[in-house]
Amino acid sequence: MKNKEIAGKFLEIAHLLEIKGENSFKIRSYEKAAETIESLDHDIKDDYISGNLEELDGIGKGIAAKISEYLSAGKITKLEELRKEIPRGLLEMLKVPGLGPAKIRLIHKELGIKTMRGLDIAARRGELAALSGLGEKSAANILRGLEIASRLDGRLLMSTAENMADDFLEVIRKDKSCRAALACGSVRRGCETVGDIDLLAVSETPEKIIDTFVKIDGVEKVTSSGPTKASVYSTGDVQIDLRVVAPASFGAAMLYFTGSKEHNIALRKCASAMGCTLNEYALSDQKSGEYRAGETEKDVYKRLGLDYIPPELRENRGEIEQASRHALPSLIEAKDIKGDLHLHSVYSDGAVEIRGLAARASELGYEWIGSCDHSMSLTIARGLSVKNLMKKKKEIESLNKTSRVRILFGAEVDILSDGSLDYPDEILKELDVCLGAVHAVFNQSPEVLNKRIMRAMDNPYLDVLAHPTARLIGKRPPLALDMEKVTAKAAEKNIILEVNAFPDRRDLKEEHIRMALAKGVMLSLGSDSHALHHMDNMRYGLMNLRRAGCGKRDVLNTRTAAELSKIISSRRRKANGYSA
Ligand code: DGT
Ligand code: CA
Ligand code: CA
Repeated sequence: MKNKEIAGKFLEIAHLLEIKGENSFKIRSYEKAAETIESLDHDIKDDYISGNLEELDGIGKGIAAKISEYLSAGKITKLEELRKEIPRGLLEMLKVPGLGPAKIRLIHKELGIKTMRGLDIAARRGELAALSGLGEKSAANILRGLEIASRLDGRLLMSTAENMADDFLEVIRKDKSCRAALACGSVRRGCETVGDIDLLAVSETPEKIIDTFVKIDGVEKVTSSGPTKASVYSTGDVQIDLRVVAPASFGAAMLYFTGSKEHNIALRKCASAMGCTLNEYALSDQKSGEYRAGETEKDVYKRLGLDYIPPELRENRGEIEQASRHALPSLIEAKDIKGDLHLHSVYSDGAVEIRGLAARASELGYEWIGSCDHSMSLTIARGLSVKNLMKKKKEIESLNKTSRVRILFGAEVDILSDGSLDYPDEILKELDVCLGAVHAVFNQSPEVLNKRIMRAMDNPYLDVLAHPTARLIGKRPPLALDMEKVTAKAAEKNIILEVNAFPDRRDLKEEHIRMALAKGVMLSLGSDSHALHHMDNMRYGLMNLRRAGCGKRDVLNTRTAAELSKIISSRRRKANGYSA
């Protein structure tokens, strides 16, 4: 029976016509035909043989002819023509949440993008935001849709999960009976990827909150719903769980649903050793059942004889023992950050002028920024020739006369396949800060690759090794670097290692940050922004730093511009001494 197959062909015609911008009646007629054929209780071939096709609901002369053509010749000429006319990738783009036919048409027409990959690259570079008729918000939505559509292993990038969680929380918080609501689970712990989203709300009337939740726009399916908890699927089959508790249990429930599971198990052992039980309702006496704590997390930790443990550290990796000795690290916080070291401008492949980046930085409360565009060999990212780099230097000098935010003249210089840097030393010398990074030739043997990076780190002008492993979460594996050696070399040469905050990079990852910290290597944070809204991504780098136990002093971005310059010039002096 070919009903389903034929229905699929008509749907495809409808989608292609939509992208083409045909009138909506025509599109609707193909969709209707597809629905009719799909829901037939008999083989459509019977109607074809008996000549009754046109008697079917919504099937006129034109469509009947196409069904006949398919059943006799195995093809539909109209569809073949449309497929030739409209690139296949555009059809795929329809699967991206937030991207409809009109936007696809615009993106194809204005930017010539034909494939999902091309779309992904353009979205990351901020080219979509610059399109008239789209804007920052739409562009951000498309990037998020792409992340949802391309997700691997069923897990979401943290940024995607957080945005989805925020959309739901906004509605839940508006409910008058809601006292508080937040995301717990891996989202609150700042993990790199998220399996499902766990929301927690406080209310004396939980049924009301549950009712609000299951009716939110964006809920595609309710899988379970009870008086205090519910579970739904949202866009792209993302699972969202909600639990509603009474105020007296808020802290205990936050602890329980934030996890990790391993941290919870260890905490319950602590409780048990004190003759108490700990669950999502409270910490209470094992024998009498008497309530000991539960309103806040701090109360529960305190009652257990522990200092407050920040969510990012709750992985049962020694944090409980540290908390009992008052020896937890004091973690770096967003407010400690004085600048963003890795920003692209219109000089290379960014969408924003340097002055625009500085203005946004000022709004974010920064004191300085590192303007770091790509170097000359990276032509696909419009890398700067020496001449344009010098032109940029002049512009920065002039902007700095009036700018509230100090603009550092930097570059993200390519580490070429042999480990040399993509500008001569006389030019590198001119930079306030030099980031070095791998952007091409990823397929070298581990031996050649490691030599390449070591050689780059021997260049006295390489101040920061940017996104050291070059991984893209879910898209590209990390370079096969010996990170013990890389971190040891960084320590020896006073090279700063970047924690790139772009949501799918988060490179260095936690484990490598710890390796660097243990050797006394300084870290830097950079958003790798190519559009204004990317500057808000610093938080994802911060999550890695906090999860790795970084304090304020470990991170270059907590220093003033003057301190930063001193650190850079001192490291270059020493490095030049070594190489002399
Ligand atoms: P995910 O969703 O895979 O990114 O990771 P989580 O940590 O969000 O895990 P999830 O959603 O399965 O559970 C959310 C929290 O609920 C988890 O971090 C701790 C708590 N939890 C879940 N299952 C158990 C359990 O069997 N025992 C305990 N003690 N806690 C659990
Ligand atoms: Ca979860
Ligand atoms: Ca869950």
